[in-house]
Amino acid sequence: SSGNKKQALISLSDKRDLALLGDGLQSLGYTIVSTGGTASSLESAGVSVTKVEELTSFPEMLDGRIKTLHPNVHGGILARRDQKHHMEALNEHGIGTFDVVVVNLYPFYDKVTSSKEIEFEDGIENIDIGGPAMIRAAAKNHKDVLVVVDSQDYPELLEFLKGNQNDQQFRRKLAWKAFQHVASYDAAVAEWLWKQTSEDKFPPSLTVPMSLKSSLRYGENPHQKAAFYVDKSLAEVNGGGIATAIQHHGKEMSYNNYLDADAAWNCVAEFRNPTCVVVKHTNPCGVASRDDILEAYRLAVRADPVSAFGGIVAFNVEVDEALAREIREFRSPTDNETRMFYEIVVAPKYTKKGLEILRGKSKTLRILEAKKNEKGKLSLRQVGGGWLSQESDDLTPEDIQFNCVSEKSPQESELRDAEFAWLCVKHVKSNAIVIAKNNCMLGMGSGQPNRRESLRIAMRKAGDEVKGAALASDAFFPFAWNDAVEEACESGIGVIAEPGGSIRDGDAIDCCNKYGASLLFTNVRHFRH
Ligand code: 93A
Repeated sequence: SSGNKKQALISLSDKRDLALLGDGLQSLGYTIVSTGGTASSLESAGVSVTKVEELTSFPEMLDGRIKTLHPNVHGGILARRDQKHHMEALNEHGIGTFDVVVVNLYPFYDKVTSSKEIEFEDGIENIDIGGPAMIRAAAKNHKDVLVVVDSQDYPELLEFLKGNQNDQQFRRKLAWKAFQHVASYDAAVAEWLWKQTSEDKFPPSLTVPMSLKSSLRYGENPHQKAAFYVDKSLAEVNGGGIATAIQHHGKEMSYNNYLDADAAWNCVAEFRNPTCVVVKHTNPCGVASRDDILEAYRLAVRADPVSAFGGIVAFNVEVDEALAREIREFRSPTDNETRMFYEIVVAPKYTKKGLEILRGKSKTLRILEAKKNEKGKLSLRQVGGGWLSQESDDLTPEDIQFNCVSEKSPQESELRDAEFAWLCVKHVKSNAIVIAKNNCMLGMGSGQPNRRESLRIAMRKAGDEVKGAALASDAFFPFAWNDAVEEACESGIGVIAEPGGSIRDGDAIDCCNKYGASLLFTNVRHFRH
């Protein structure tokens, strides 16, 4: 510091809680040095502040590109207090030390991800240079300089400054956070610049800025340690999806809970009409759309009540009092003594009363409020030593032509059933078969290495209701006669939707013609491995 006086350097784009910070530091006896906008804000909050220009005897230059890039600033941050010659050098040049550096950066994410396309030049000007330099310098010298990049850390900082200040753990934690902040910032800049290099934005450069959201109790199994990260670029622009969902109630979310909630939410959010989806082990086992959401809920559970027990229930409409009561009271269709039990309820909204009633269902029930996923996002999966990236599968039935290739054309209602089944099958693990009728899933088969087996499982669940229903298959049938297609036709299926493209497509068509079923080719496949 200059003399004995402690000094803090503050330069913030996001000025929330600035008054709290300034007041706190001032009353602890700190001299505050700030850049233009930050200094004005502090002054209007009644905090006295030294302008950085006074320290550097240099005006802000080049339209603000150079504000703090000066030895009088960086010397005061970087000097090693335990090195005599460092301190002598500061003395020689009349530079005071900084004990605290509080900086956050130009809002680059917000600017380049805001709905309206911004000018290239504007993007460039939002790349912060001086800010990261101060943050990195302070984080490097964290032994003697406290570096804060997150307004949530202000209270802890002020508390710390009242104590003996020797806790190196806290200082290291702040330094870690500082480098994370700068790294994800640079990642966002790199990602944006990559997108400016050509029309085709794929493959991305994959400097995805991740930030640790929470440690999880364990992974898929109790012997596996686990954690949850959020994609910062999404979180900072208030993005949708399970990572940004609000948990209103219940036990802490587990690794498997996140996977299942994600599957349920992704599925239900794609339906236009009021819909309920029940998921177990990442697969939808009940799906129903109805104008009356209570009815949709009952149908979705009844589709497979055994699987629904302990599952995840997702809605694409608000949960109000009546729906919450139904969720709370609904009895197992297989055992009228028992109320249904769920791990999670996820919905876009809850009424106050609805939330209150759901809270009363059980202490553990996790209640999530989620926002719709943006389309066109990247999907990443890990393989040994690397990552596979692809665009998310955003195609919905509206984007797809259902071409009739059989002699019999489907009735309008059969076509609707086929589209409904098609939207469901996209969310089921391959090999996936879904049987549906009247906006309700009747049976599904998932994850079998053999398509015929998935079909048998789906048909067994659908039982007698399979007659006249629609069947969707996520990929083509390699065989028809004496195989899956004939089995489905024999049990009375009304219409089959599949991608087509097999060398035995002709057999599938002949088979449907023989049994009087309709066959629709979509030309689109929905593998989900
Ligand atoms: O334009 S910069 O890259 N050059 C600098 O020297 C510099 N110093 C601070 N950006 C710089 N900053 C940034 O200004 C900080 O990171 C902070 O985000 C912002 C605060 O400006 P103001 O106090 O004028 O609102």
